[in-house]
Amino acid sequence: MTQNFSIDKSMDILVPLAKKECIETPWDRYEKMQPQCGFGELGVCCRICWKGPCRIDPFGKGADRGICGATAEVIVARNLIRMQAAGAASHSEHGRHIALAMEHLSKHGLEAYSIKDETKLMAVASTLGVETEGRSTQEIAHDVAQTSLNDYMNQDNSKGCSWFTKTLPAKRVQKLKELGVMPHNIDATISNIMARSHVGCDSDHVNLLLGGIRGALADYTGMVLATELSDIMFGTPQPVITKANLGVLKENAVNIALHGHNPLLSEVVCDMAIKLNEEAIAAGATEGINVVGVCCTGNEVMLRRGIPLATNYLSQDIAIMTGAIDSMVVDVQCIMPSIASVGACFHTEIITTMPDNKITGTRHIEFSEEEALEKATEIVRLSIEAYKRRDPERVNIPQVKETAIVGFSKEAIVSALAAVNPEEPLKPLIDAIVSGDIKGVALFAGCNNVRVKQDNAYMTVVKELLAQNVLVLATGCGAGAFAKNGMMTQEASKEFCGESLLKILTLVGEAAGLEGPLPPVLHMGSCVDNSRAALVASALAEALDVDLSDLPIVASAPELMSEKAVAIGSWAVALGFPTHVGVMPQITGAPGVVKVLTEDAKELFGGYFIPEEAPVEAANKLYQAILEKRQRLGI
Ligand code: MSK
Repeated sequence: MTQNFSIDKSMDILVPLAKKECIETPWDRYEKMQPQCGFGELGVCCRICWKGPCRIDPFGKGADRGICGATAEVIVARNLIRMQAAGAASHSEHGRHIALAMEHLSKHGLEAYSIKDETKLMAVASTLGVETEGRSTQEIAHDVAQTSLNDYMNQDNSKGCSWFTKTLPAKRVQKLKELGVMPHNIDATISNIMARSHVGCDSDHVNLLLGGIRGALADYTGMVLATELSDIMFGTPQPVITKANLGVLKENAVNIALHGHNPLLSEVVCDMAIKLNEEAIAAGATEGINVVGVCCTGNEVMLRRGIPLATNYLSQDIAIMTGAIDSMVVDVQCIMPSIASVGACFHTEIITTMPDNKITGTRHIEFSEEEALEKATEIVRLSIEAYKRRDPERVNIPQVKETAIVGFSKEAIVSALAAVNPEEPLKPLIDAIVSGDIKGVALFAGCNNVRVKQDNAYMTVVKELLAQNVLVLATGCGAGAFAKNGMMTQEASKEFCGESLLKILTLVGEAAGLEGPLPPVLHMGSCVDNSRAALVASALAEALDVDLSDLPIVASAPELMSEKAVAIGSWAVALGFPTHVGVMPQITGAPGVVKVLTEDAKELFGGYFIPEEAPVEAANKLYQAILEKRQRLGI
């Protein structure tokens, strides 16, 4: 039966077990939710004021306006841009947290943290125009943090955010400025979306959508600073070989699952798990402490430390059904509240850590940078105590795991290419794109969604594109899907890549010392790390002196669900990339909005949305978009 829900083999074992033990899965809850509201699916339900809720009759027989007179176009556009604002707020809160921590570290020191990558600090300082000559690491880090925080404070809207204007090609920045969608201040841009979508404000769907695009570009700004500052504090990912899927749990170890997004928490828990390993062994866990990752925190620690990934978004609560997770430690975003009820059926400690992200029925240990070591120690010791309560009779670890070569930051990709051409590292990639050995680049991002068989759309679309010699980058739970399902091995390159793509992956892999090809899917990190792909694209555009929209680059989110994914997809479009969404967006009740996003956007930005639920057809449309870009470039 699981076959209908997921292609993850671990689910074949755990979903029937959940049924037997009467524990609800996301798919059970989805079933109970049927039929879902048709007005909501079309986006034509308005709950913005208390005269409502209002809803527009999609068949044209009932109300064609809300009580205030808002049309379907206005209602749908307002709903959509509020999603973009929430996505931008989530990423930029994450970025602000890291920037504040770096500022604090540089001014007063923080016992648990340091500047781990000084080379990256210098590179970022140079990008942002921060003076480095004759200055200490602390002074430079302080100014980098301050410049980042200023992107949340600048009130001069003729001046774009620093991270926006200084990391994207000048041509694209100019174009977006002319279109009036350049963010000058992350917070103000998000606030503006909330204000203009209040009842009785902006009632022009095109104007609303442009406001949403500006919000999405603020999302990019928050993401890029979050990623780059995290690299400075925790290290820039380099290729590492690890494992993925629930078989990474160990029967004879204290298993700590780190879940959420922000490395400020997870990095310190990893450090303390190493320090307290002997305590776990003394408690009877002969294999000590085994830290594993879930969702994007999983991606963060996987890339920087080689920590194995247990699972991605949709199977987070089912992972607890293994009976072998002693604690699930969470911070922010994409944490299903259901982990509390599933955890309560086992010995598992569910530990929330952030003051603004609590879950009823779980233990809360409030984390702060100042007390990071003490709090992480408490978390690890609680996990050891939980292990002592574990019932061995209820342990069911699916023996499913795949090797995954991960850690392809922009720096790692450039350094692998430099092994082929040290003088001009990007040249091998540019030459391959120009010659057609690599037809184009596809960035896979996004989540899982019960509306789509788990991981299946990712796997189907990617295999089609690899066979057409498209280079694939991945982030977030999409990258998790590829890691769990064996798409990050050298064998997979041989099995799925077209001949010329395999030739290039082998050339670069061997030059970089891998004895064979790079994996077919290059794992760039968590969802916030989609900015890494934008930086690679920007470097290519600048090397070729073209705009981002000229490049044969596409994006795909085959199983998206979150507001963050909506924001990411929107900035991908604004940067000029045709962007596939595999779940029908809640906008189809407004044909005018659909037209702006799928057709008019192409004229404005060069990028546009491709909604397509059928994976093979989606791959075909993405490939055609790549060919069209190639043709325009004359290659
Ligand atoms: S965690 S936003 S489910 S990628 Fe980044 Fe995964 Fe999507 Fe959350």
